[in-house]
Amino acid sequence: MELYLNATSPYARLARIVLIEKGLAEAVTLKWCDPWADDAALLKANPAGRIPALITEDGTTLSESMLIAVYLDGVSPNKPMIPSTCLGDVLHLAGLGQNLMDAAFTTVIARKHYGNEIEESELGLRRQRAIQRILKQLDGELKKTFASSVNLGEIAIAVALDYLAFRLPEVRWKEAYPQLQVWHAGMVATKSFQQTAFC
Ligand SMILES: N[C@@H](CCC(=O)N[C@@H](CS)C(=O)NCC(=O)O)C(=O)O
Repeated sequence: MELYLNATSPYARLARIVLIEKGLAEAVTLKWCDPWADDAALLKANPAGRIPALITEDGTTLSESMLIAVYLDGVSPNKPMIPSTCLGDVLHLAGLGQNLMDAAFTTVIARKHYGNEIEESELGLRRQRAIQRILKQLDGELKKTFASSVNLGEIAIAVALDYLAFRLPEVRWKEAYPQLQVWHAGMVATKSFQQTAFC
């Protein structure tokens, strides 16, 4: 398999963490690329020009981090990422994580292209409110201590929180939500998170 990625995409990181957790890291060649530079090989794999993109063993190309995660979960029986016993709970968390990722990533890209003042626009303010509401909800929900069997929902949330700390430190979510910070610290201490740290 081949995975198109870069070192700062939260979506690509999610796919890579799932690969590692599933024990599939050796089965994949990492194709580092710049999605913003219209990389020709990436465009062939994903006409949308976005990472992550996965080329499977049989040459099928997959886009969208969550779909890639679902595929990888099906490829190997190791460590089920979306256990059927708690399907709703895991997908609920995965959705919150992806929404947080989307709000944070869109903020970063909007600022890059239009300047920080874009955050005062209606859409910018909506994104900020969404980030705050999601953080509050996560703080209320993620009270349990970190379990040994990580799932897709937890991965999505921990990646999104880490991205927020990496790209939008002024949100200062760790100070506002110390309990969430403890949960996040447990997640990012694991091998798959350490090996894929944003840089
Ligand atoms: N919903 C997609 C989002 C992917 C995405 O936006 N990736 C960014 C990098 S973080 C990208 O490749 N952007 C390039 C572009 O939009 O042209 C997913 O979950 O995979």
